[in-house]
Amino acid sequence: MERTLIIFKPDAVQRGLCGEILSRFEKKGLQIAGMKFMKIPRELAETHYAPHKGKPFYDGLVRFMTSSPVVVVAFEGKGAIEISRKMMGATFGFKAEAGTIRGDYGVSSAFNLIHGSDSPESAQRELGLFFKSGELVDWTPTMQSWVYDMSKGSPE
Ligand code: D4T
Repeated sequence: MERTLIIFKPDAVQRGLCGEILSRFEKKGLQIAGMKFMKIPRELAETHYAPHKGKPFYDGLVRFMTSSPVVVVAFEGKGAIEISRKMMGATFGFKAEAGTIRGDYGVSSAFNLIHGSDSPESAQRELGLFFKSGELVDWTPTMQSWVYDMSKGSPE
């Protein structure tokens, strides 16, 4: 099982889309391993987006991410990182395919509703930034054996 760091960005929270977006992940079969509602401190936003430092959109991105509360979720599942990226859609809402979160709910480039880790390395780094050790919960949903074929002992 793999974990990924998802952020419902300030626009998603302000537009009342958290429930809808969370529901998509739950219905897909990804399970919540951790979740918090917070206003991201500037330093944390700068560290989180450090790989983009120096790019023309970096300052605006940090300002946006710290402007209003977000919901931070750790989702768990087999292939959770790639699945989440597909569900999010392309970076800009006006380019994202219909059926994806950005494609269905947004049109903006900067206000693109959701962040998701883009690799196992980013996921590990970002989960460590937003969750202290012990804050993520190991648990087995009762429906797991219907989300995955567990007959061989591992999820398929
Ligand atoms: P994140 O990192 O937020 O999950 O988005 P993506 O992985 O899809 O896209 P990204 O890292 O390339 O960009 C991070 C963040 O910056 C905003 N952005 C990006 C922007 O405002 N203008 C731009 O030209 C780009 C490339 C949107 C997402």
